[in-house]
Formats: sequence, C-alpha cells, structure tokens
Amino acid sequence: MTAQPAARNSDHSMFDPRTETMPREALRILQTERLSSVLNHVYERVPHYRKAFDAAGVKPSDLRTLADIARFPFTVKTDLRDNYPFGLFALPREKLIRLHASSGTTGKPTVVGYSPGDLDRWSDLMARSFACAGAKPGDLVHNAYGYGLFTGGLGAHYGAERLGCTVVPMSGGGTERQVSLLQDFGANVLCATPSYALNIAEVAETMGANLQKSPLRLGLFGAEPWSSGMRRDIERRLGIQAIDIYGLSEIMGPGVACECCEVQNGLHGWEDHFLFEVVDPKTLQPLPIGESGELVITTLTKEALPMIRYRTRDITSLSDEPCRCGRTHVRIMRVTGRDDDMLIIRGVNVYPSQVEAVLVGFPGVSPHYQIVLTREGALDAMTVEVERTPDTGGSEADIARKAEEVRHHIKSLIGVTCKVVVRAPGEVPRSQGKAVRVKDLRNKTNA
Ligand code: DLL
Repeated sequence: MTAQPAARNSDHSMFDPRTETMPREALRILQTERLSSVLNHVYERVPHYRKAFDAAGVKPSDLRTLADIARFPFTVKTDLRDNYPFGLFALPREKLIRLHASSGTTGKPTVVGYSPGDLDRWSDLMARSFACAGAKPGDLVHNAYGYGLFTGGLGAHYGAERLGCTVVPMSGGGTERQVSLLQDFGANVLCATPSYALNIAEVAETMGANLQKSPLRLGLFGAEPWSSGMRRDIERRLGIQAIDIYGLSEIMGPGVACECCEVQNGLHGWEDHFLFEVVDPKTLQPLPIGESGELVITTLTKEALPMIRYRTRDITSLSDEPCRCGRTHVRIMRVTGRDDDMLIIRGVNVYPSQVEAVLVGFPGVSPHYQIVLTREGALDAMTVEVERTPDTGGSEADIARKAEEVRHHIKSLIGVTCKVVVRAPGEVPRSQGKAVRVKDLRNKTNA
C-alpha cells in the first residue's frame, strides 16, 4: 500500500490516523475484500439470507466489484421482526455477549446482538467518533444517553472509556441533578439527544447555573433529527460546540458516522466497517454520489448480526469531496428526517424538521414544539403547538397575534396550512431522550 498522507491534525485528534486518512482507492479495495467475506458469511450461516439471495438469483461469488452490491437484495426492519428474536444472527446465541433492542411503535421489538469482537470494534468506532468530534483523552464525559436496551448509553460509555476519558454514566432524566453534577464534576463533554440537551440548558437557566462559564466545551448529539437552528441554540445556551453523531441499532448503534470538529459539514461514515449507498426510495435504484435519497448500509465486519443492504429509511446524500480535517471517509450529510416521518397535509409533503427550522429562533417562542395530527373529514389536519417564552405577553390578544405570526410563517416557508396553538412556558412536554415530535390522533378523531 502507498504511504498515507499526513493528516493536518494527526498530532492530537485522530484515534486511528492511518485508517481515517486511508486513500480512497485503498479503502475501496478493503471494502471489496470485506464485503465478499461478509456475503459468504451470511450465505453460509443465515437461512434468511440464503433464501433471499437464491430468490434474487445471486451468489456471494457474483460480487466482483463494489458496484455488484446492487444485485443483492435489501434487508428491511420487518425482516428482523419476522425472524424475532434471534433468527438473523450469524452466530449461535451462546457466542454473543450483549443484546440490545429498540421498542418500535408497533409489534415486537427489534433485537440486535454482539460478539466480543463486535463490541470491541464498536468501542473503537465510538472512540474514533469522540476524537473526530474533538474529545480528548482525559476529558470528563457526562453521558446522558439512556442506558439499557437503547444503544446510546452503553455505546457512548465504552467509546469514551476506550479513548481514555472519564465517564459519568448518568443516563436520561433527573435533569436538576444532571445540571448539578455537570457543574460539580466540571464535565468537558456532554452526550445526549439534542432535544434533551436543550432541556438541560433550560433547566440550568432556571436553576441559575451558568454552564457557559463551566469547563463544558463540546456536545455529541444524535439519535434524532435536529435542525441547524437547534444546533445554534444549543451552542449559544450551553457555550459549547455541538457535534452531530449518527447511528442505528440494526447496524451497530451510535458511531456509524460523526461530524469532525474542524469542518462540521457532513458526518464521516466509517467506510472500513460499513458500505454506504443512497438509493431512490421509490425505484430502489442506486443514486449517483451527491443525490439525495434513502441511506442503505451494509456492515463489513459485524460477526453476530451482519446486515446486507439495510434500508435505514433515513433521507440524506453522500459527499466524497476531500475534507479539510484530513479524513478521507465519505461524508453523510445531516439526516433531516426519515421517509416514514413524512407527513402529507392537504397534499403538501412536510417533515417535522422543517417545522422545527421555522420555530427555532422565532421571536417570542421557545424551541419546544409538538405536531398534533387529526382527521377533519377525509383530510389530515396539522396543529403545531408552540410555547411562548416567559418574556412574551400572555394576554388573549398577545397569544392570538403570536399564533397568527407563526401560522403565517409556516405557510410561507413550508407551504402548508396549519393551526397554531401557543402554550404557556413549560406546557409543551420536555424530552428526556428521543423527543416525540408528532402526536398522531388521526385514528381517534374523525369529524
Ligand atoms: O438512535 C443510535 C444513536 C444513539 C445514534 C445515540 C446517535 C446517538 P436507534 O434507536 O436504532 O439508534 O435509532 C436509529 O435514529 O435510523 C435515524 O432515523 C435516527 N438518528 C440517529 N442519529 C441521528 C442523527 C440510535 N444524528 C434512528 N440525525 C436512525 C438524525 C438520527 N437522525
């Protein structure tokens, strides 16, 4: 292999500089080798994949170049549910040392499992992500991701330890206590969902705790979509740099991709362990790099639960433009929503993140919101519940004026007609983990 180019910042901030700056051609060769091996692994060990490959008329040996991946079938969430709980595992359950699960809104949970090697690689990739975000060995990491079946808590925990940080395993909830310990311990790094980070910032303000003056300088936020307005708000209120981190349990958990603190424009997806594609969500045909569509991921090194062409439902695009940080791995642009989050209100397609983008920074309203869907006759109707800031007037006339301003803004920027309800400060439910942005009452309301 040719010599690796020196990375601009290899002196301090990369966890694995050699791999993170690998020339793209070398990465492609590595991916092809690993892909071929994982296709063989699942064909031999997982009846579901053998059946699916046979039905599609492909064999692992048909893979000659990376582009041949397009001949292989997709995997979807229902494949995991249909094989509940352990049917897609490529190793006997006794060889696994950890299970996680995501609850989902309907039916059985999705169960995922890890071999010792899988956990080791996950810790490395999370350590890589922490370092990419700007964390350093010796930092004190306050981890407010939920511990338990959710992958956020333990994923961040082991990654931060692997980097050499001191971890405070807080989990979510008990927000006053979180604020006190953030201050008392002098945390440098906060891990949380963005909506919970905002909740922490707000509680700190009401407690009179000035986190902006504390040693806190960095946040790794993910597990739900968030807008750039929300990022600015969190950065201002906590006095930190807020970094976007992405992942999903079916693929590993957090740490599949992470923004670099140098550029913060797209999340480096770790291509030595994952193959990323973007496909048209309707035709399922691969799209050229740069075009927006559904992200599809194949794991290249997972032993217990390899995933072949997993349809994430997340909408994004890829960029292979060189990044100033020196990392060569592809960038996954900010995930603004899932295709199954899309609402169709009177014929207009709306993502909750678009509503958020209108609300964050809007004068007189706080960035807490909820979208309530109801049915009016044959049509879906959307009510946006926002909250006035404590310094905004609460008279009937003030509230009516604010509601009209917000309604008008949503109509002119997103093109959708909705009702707006302005609530008093503190009335919109606060998040402790993943925020519930949409309350769907359509089956309960039919005028
Ligand atoms: O949310 C893993 C995670 C934990 C990622 C902590 C980042 C930080 P799941 O519960 O399986 O796993 O949910 C995965 O959450 O398909 C996206 O729709 C969404 N998601 C995750 N990260 C982001 C992000 C974890 N940075 C699903 N931006 C994914 C937007 C995200 N959406």
